[in-house]
Amino acid sequence: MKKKFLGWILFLITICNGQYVGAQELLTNVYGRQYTFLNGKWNVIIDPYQQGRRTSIYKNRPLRNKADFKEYEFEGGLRLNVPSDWNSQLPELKYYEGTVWYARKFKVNKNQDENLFLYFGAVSYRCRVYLNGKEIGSHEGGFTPFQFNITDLIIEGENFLAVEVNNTRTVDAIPALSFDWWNYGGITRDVMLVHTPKVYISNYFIQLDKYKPDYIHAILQLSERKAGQKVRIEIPELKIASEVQTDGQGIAKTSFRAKNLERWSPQKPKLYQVTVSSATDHVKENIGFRNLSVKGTKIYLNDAPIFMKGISFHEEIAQRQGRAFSEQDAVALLSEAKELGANLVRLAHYPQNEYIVRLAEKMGIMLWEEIPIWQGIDFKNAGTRMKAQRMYTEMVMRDRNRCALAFWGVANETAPSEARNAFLKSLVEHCHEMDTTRLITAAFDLPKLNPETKAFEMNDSFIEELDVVSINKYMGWYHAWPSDPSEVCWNVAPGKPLIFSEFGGEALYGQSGDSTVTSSWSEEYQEKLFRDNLEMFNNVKNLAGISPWILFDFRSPYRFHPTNQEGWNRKGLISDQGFRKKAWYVMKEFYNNK
Ligand code: GCB
Repeated sequence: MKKKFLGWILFLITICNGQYVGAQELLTNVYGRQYTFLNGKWNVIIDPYQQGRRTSIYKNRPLRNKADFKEYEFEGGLRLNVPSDWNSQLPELKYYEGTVWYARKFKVNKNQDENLFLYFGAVSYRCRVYLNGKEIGSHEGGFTPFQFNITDLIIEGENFLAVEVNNTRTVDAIPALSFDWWNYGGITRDVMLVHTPKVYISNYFIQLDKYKPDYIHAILQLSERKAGQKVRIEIPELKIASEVQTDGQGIAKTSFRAKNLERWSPQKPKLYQVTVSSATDHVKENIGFRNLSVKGTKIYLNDAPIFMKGISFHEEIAQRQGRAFSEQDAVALLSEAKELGANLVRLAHYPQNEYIVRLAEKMGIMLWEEIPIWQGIDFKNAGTRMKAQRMYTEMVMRDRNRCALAFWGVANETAPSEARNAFLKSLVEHCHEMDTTRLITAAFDLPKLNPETKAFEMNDSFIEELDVVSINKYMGWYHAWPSDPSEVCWNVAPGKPLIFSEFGGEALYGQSGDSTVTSSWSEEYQEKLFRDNLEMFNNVKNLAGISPWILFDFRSPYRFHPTNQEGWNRKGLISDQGFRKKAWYVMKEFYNNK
């Protein structure tokens, strides 16, 4: 009885917190530490009725005697690749939404002088993790990393790891019940064993001052929350070596001048090798430095206004009909963005894998990153708010050293209400606590034509919280043109920079038709639609950037048209087979001349 009561208390704490228990504060820069991958073929059991937990299949117990038997076995059954989604690996899992158990063994030689972390780049959407037959924690959210310190849980030699993954859509989740992309399930990013010394550098944040061109701020946290520990930050190329001591929380803060610093920009994405070390730990990575701010209706990068030449993509390789997860995938996606002439990628609509983020920075592409607060979110639910805050933390903590990150997006297409305002305001405040060097934005689909002023206007007080306001508006697709595009006026967020974060329309690659008929789904229609929108943008006084929707056709189960869509959103400038549509050339020319 007592046990049951305790179980309930734990359950209630979990629910009230709106999050699963167990996952711990993230290590900064796991790829810069000593690690081994647990990627590869994992054994799986598909569990649509969710019976595995009841029968404790994660214990993988051996048979005890002649009369014993079990109705499951991981070995010798189905196997799936990790990382990857399950939907693209087995035809019967294409539409699957439910539970799949993943399991594998791994060997360790225990080392008394180190900590061992089990790190997941992402698991979609929720999971429970079991090590050697015991639940060690859980996580919710399909696009952000999490980790467990397993130092005291591993055994010498062979260990058995099981992960119960579930991608059922629920009303309190983020995203919630419906969204315009494929609900891929699985262990979709790298799984790693990360080694650190006993006392280690748990996280650090090193960036240029928001305004000063040569002033770097650094903050480091050691795992031991004790004063007087020495830490060192070195940037050899700049002849910088700064030494500081921790406070009682194990935190060390410092700022220093960097003479002859060359700032990062899309034209010259300069990165410096930075080393952070303590008495016992030593971590290295490449970091870039730049100033980013807003003055009036302009966005400034370093000392000059910059126009955001954006493009979006989902974390998907269309030809494989599955999630992108590798460095090679990142090359494929970002090279096409670069080829288009983009200087900004909006990672739609969720944090994408770290390969993409790091490569974009090397290639000189700025990034907009957001968590999947995409329409239909249960803003009144305190648990959902907690989840959003945790996802935010995981995203910002993973990527705040990437100077390419220009925007944190707080929401996509939400309608004003008291509950929404409070929810999103709490996210903006939370974001400011972790990082003040990025611009905060949100995308709105609310602007309406005011028949009196003949301009599109928007009434949403939440924009006061934002540095930059973004608009998703599908003129010529979901919205008929009210007049000639050259006459359509915009008066949205007049004192702030405005980005058109989505515009476009669908075309089936290779289909020609009448450029004036929407339902032709033709490349000619899409091409004209792009020309018309670009014409309209001339009338937007506070225009600071545009980002068409979208670079590649992508899979979406609510795209029903039997011949033109077949389960694909066809707004891509590039088809599912990798061919450029006519509209691609219109955008390319526009970006070249801008
Ligand atoms: C939007 C959404 C995006 C959709 C797009 C569309 O406004 O933000 O996720 O995919 O429209 O194609 O309808």
